[in-house]
Amino acid sequence: MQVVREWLKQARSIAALTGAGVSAESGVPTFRGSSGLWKQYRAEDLATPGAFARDSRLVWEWYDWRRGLIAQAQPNAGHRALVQLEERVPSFTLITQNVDGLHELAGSRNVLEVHGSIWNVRCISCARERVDRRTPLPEIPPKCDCGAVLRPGIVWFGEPLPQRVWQDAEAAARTAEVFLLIGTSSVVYPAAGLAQIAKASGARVVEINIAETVLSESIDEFLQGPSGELLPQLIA
Ligand code: BV8
Ligand code: ZN
Repeated sequence: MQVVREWLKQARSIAALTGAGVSAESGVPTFRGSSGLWKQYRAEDLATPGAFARDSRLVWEWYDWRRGLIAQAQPNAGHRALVQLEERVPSFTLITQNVDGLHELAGSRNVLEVHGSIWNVRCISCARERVDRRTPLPEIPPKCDCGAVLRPGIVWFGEPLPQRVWQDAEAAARTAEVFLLIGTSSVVYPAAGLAQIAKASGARVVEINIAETVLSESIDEFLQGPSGELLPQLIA
C-alpha cells in the first residue's frame, strides 16, 4: 500500500481502467458472479448482435432493468477518490468498461467509455443517435421516429470498440507511469489488453480487486479489498 502511495505521488501521468467492481458498492451488479445474473441469462448471451436480432424485446428488458438500477445509483467513495486523483496529477485518463456513467456523475473529467453508455440509444436503420434517460422505457423495444427499432448505444461482443476512444485509451496506457486496474475481472478484450500494453511500455501496474484475477500474477502490486475503501486510503 505504502509503495503504491509513493508511485501515485510521484507520477506525472496516470491511467486507470475500471470495471463493474468499482460500481458494486453503488449497488450496480457486476457481470461475472451470482449478482450479475438476470433471470437465467449471462451477459455474454444477451450483449450480442445475434441475441438482439433474435429477440430485441428480451435484450431490451434486460437493459431496462439495468437502467432502472443505475438511475437510482450514486457514485461511491471509490469514484470520488478517482476524481481527487485526477485533480492532482498533470495527466490522468480514466478508461472505463462501465456503461453506467457514474464516473462522470462523480465529477471525473477525462473519461473514456470504451464500451459506450447505457443512456445512449441508436437506430438500427437510420443510425440516428440520442440520449434517452427515461426509466422504465415507455415502450419495449423503443422505436425511432423513422419507425425502426432503437438499440442500446453499447459495444456488444463481436463488435469493434469506438475507434477514436480506443486510440486514446491505448495512447494513455502507453504513456502512463502508473496504470491502475480497478474492479475488473480482466477477461474481456481488447480492454484487458491495456494492462499489458502499459506494462510493456514501462508503467507500474497496480491492481485493486476484492479477489485475484487472471492478471494478478503478472502485475507489480495487487491490493486486495473493495475499491470504495482502498482508493480513498491510497490517495489520502
Ligand atoms: C471485439 C456490454 C473485434 C454489456 C461488454 C476468446 C479469447 C479472447 C477474446 C475473445 C475470445 N472470443 C471472443 C473474444 C472477444 C470478446 C471477448 O473478450 N470475449 C471474452 C468474454 C472471451 N471481445 C469482444 O467481442 C469485443 N470486441 O473484440 O471486436 C472486432 C474488430 C473489428 C470488427 C469486428 C469486431 C467487445 C467486448 C465488449 C463487450 N461489452 N459490455 C453491457 O454493459 O451491456 S462486456 C462486459 O464485460 C461488461 O460490460 C464489462 O464492460 C466487461 C468487463 O467486465 P468487468 O467490468 O470486468 O466485470 P466482471 O463482472 O467480469 O468483474 C467484476 C470484478 O470486480 C471482479 O473481478 C470482482 O472480483 C471485482 N469486484 C467486485 N466488487 C468489487 C470488486 N473489486 C473491487 N471492489 C469491489 N467492491
Ligand atoms: Zn431511425
